[in-house]
Amino acid sequence: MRTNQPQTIYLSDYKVPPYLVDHVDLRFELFENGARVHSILAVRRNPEAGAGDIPLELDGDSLVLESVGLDGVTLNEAAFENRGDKLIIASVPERFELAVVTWLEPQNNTRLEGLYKSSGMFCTQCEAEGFRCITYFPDRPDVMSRFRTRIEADKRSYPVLLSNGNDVDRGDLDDGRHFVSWEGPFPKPCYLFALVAGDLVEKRDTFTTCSGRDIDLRMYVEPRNSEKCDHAMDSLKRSMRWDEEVYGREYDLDIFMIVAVDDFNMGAMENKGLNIFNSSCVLASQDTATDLAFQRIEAIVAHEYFHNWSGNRVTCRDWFQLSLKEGFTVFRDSQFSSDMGSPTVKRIEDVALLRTAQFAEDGGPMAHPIRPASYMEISNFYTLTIYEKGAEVVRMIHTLLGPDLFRKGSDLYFERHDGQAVTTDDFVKAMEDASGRDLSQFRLWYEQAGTPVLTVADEFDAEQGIYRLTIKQTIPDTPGQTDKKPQHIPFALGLLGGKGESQPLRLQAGEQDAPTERVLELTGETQVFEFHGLDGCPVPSLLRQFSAPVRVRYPWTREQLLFLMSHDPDGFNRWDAGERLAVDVIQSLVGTPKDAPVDSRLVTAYRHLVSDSSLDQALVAKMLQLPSEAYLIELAESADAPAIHDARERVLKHLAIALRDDLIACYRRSVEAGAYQVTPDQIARRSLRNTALAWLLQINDEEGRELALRQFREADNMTDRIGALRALVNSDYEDDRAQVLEQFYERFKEDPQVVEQWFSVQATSDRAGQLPQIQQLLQHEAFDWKNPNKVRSVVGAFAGQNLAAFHSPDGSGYDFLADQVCRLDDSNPQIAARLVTPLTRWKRFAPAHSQRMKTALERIRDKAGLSRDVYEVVHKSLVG
Ligand code: 7MF
Ligand code: ZN
Repeated sequence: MRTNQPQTIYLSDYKVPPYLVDHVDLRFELFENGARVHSILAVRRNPEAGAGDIPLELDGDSLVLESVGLDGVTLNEAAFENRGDKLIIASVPERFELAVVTWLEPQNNTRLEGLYKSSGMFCTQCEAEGFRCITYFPDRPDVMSRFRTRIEADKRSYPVLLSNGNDVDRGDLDDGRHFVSWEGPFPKPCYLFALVAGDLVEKRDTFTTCSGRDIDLRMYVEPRNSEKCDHAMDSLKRSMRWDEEVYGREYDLDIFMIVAVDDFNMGAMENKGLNIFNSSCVLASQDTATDLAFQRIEAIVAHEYFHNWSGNRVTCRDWFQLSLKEGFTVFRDSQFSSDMGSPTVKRIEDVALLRTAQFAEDGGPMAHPIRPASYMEISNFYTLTIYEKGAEVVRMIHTLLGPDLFRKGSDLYFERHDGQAVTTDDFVKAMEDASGRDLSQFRLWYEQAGTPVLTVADEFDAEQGIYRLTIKQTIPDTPGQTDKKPQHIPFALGLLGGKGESQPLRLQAGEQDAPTERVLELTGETQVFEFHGLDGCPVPSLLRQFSAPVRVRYPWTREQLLFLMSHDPDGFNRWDAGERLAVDVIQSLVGTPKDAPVDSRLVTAYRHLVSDSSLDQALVAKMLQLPSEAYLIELAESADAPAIHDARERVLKHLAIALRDDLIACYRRSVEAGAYQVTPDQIARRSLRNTALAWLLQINDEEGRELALRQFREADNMTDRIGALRALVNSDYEDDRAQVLEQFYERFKEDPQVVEQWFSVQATSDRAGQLPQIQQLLQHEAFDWKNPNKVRSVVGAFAGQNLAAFHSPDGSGYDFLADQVCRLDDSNPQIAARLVTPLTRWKRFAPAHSQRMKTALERIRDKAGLSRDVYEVVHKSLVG
């Protein structure tokens, strides 16, 4: 049984494991009505755990215990204590063999943790604490064992039987059953264990490593998906090559396997030698996947592959160190994506996610440092802070050390800790030792939560030609943390002269060959920097490339932002200036009358973007995206979501009317000749023409409507098809909307990944996604409460991205979400806990809203039998 007693786990209570398990021998008997797991553990006392009698305690969850044996002798019930979540044997020898048999019901496992069934196949998910749902075990990452796994199942229904490592034996059994045995040569924590059994097709390829070893690459998918594997396979090979070239990391086993599973709580999982993916994060074809999906798949395949070193060879000592593997691996996969496409665009995408969602988390009731000090339910800590802020922290080390010393540091880290379970501090220490730099103040990034605020002021002394920049840092209070110490912040800076020319940054008068960009290092609460030898007051280009995850406050004038938008040599900051300008314009219109004027300079700037085809089209495509509602809400003091939605829509319509002819021209110019390819240039063109369509349909433009309908009919790829669909769905052409939705569904209803996109186009639409329509989607034949992707594509999309409807003034959106969370809590608490997130931000909204959100949260809190997962989130957001 799962205990719902909320219990807090503290980092400060960490103790080394009293017993180690050197070897695990597993035998799975898989049946339709359940599975029997025979486990034989080679256990020994940990010499580091000190002397004295310590009972053996094994974790378990939802298990039926059939028998326990110690060194070949079956124990009677008096010899051990079975508390359900723990199996305790009071006294054991120094070294012994423990045999445990458990019985599970994978077919009834709706939590999708441990061993479960998904569309006819068996699969597992063990991170973080799912292995205890399979057998009794010390389920903690600092216990590392060599695994041998034998799987037995009916041969007709489950011809493919997979686990980690190499297949060492196989054969037929009685009654039409068969078995395969797998063995992994490297000790690993049990969270990396995996098993798959099903009727799957195999796609094979090979990769020759830098040392000349041939690796067997195998993908396993359901037969209907056999044509959707190429992109993932190519991405895998690119990732393997990149990790050799950039990090010197070679793959270490003879086989690497990828499996696609439809029902999966997360995106993917890096199980040793056997990565398991959510189907939506690995399967793609031109006809069914968007450009965004293609890019996401490449990044996720890379992420999971990179874990083989950053996570598997060197793993985490405990779950407080989660960012050790996740922050580093996200940093690695973002470097990879950057190298495979446009670095500026990749940076813009990462920063947009960080500033909207991670900053919101860091300023909310669940705020935590990237190395938390405590948690109740670890699955709630797979957060944007651990992943994205964690990656930013690694990125800052990279910026401070430079690429060569960073590489030296990562080499030392992998060499020093290969085969170990370590801490974030071990990572920082390796970086320090390899570079000779002192990162002691930098370590505060791991301990202090909250987004630092940098307040920048400047003055120009015309007489002396000195430009003076004063930077003050403050870190806001977060739950349980006040009075924070100043952090070590790399701050990249440039100064632009009157014509946009980069100025030399002379920190001393007369300095020769001064660079035009510098990374200033902020360490104190307030610091002043002086730049000498300037003939006029420059325009500062602050925090280039977003060199630190901080908020910058500087009194930009709209003139300065327009100037930076067109002149800053840093592409990221050109985009950032455009976003700041658009934010400023929209914010100034919130709550004003419908006919309040829109600053004509914004129109001029956007006209330039839409019509000048000599500009970098990938960057233009990004600059034309108005700031999202979620970002505008994050920036607001006391957010009135419907008013923000309204102001944003007014600006968009104003731009669309003013630029109508330019948009038509831009659309026609961006239409592709030639075959579909997922290249940065083509992605940019498709994005541009779909933005043009979306804007034209916002103003009911007849020609825009014709173009959208034609594109919908004739598209040879999903990006264009769904671009046209979305534009029409968000328009006032109600008959068209109904028709294209219907046609789309009829054509793709057999493809779950496409149906998920179809759901979310509707759920995020301010026209087609009002509450009664959302209720209807939940009744749709293709909706399935047991499938997390379907839940996310309707309920998650509505609450997270359809902000005007979700924040409807009568509170109906909040009540709806509370109902769905309560419903899901019984079947899949991990997904339920994630779904609550939008409600936890209640304090950030205008009083009429926040009261209703709070009431909805209280209703969830009072639900009988609430899971630990949802309890933690709801409780913290109500008291925080
Ligand atoms: C890229 O981190 C970035 C993040 C845990 C599950 C995958 O490899 C993972 C797993 C969660 C949230 C995000 C990601 C993952 C998980 C993820 C995937 C690809 N170890 Br939960
Ligand atoms: Zn990961």
